[in-house]
Amino acid sequence: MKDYIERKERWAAKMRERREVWSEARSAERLPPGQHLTEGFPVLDLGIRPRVPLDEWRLEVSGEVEEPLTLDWAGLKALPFTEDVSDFHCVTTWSKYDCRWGGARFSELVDRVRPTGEARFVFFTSYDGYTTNTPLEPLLDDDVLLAWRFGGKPLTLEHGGPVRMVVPKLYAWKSAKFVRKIEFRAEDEPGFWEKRGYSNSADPWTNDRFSG
Ligand SMILES: Nc1nc2c(c(=O)[nH]1)N[C@H]1C(S)=C(S)[C@@H](COP(=O)(O)O)O[C@H]1N2
Ligand SMILES: [Mo]
Repeated sequence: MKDYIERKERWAAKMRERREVWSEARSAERLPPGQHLTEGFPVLDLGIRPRVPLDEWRLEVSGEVEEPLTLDWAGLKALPFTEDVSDFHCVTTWSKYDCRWGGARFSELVDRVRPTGEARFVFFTSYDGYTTNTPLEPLLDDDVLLAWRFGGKPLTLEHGGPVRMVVPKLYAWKSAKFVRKIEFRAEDEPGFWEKRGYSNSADPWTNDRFSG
């Protein structure tokens, strides 16, 4: 796994130097530049698949919010359920169309914790130790979900169960699997891959894969 992380990190460093050959214009295609379609559903993780029993599962929501909140499984399931079909784009160049995710809109959570005027970023921490960060604003889209179902079935452990984030309009490393903690913040902080050469903004349609 250390090899895998170092390989991806070296790839990011190498690709960063070639950046000038990429087009900077934002693509209007459904398939983002440099991506290819996959029929299966690849699994990407750090080699750790934390098994969290549902009666021990908690999601802590804290930071720059008026009403910090710790959800247990029943509390999560009490949020309004929604299904959304979206495409998923991994920086390693596979894209999967028509993913049917089920769960709660992230905006429902935002309504409950009420971010303060200072909150501009969100930092995610997962049960496997993974972290990632995004600005708050793109998380308010209707397709951004806390998902516990996929394709009409409970989300499997390998895809981030019991609950993961889904942020379809950013590269998939921004969608934290096994999510444990969500912090609203005034300042940005790079997460696991963002510290290892991957783009902070991660927009698939501008080929925005690497930092620097
Ligand atoms: N907790 C956690 N979330 C994670 C990852 C991870 O290693 N740990 N990998 C990310 C990456 S790089 C991708 S491409 C997607 C993969 O999701 P999938 O395994 O369901 O395809 O999850 C993202 N979220
Ligand atoms: Mo990825």
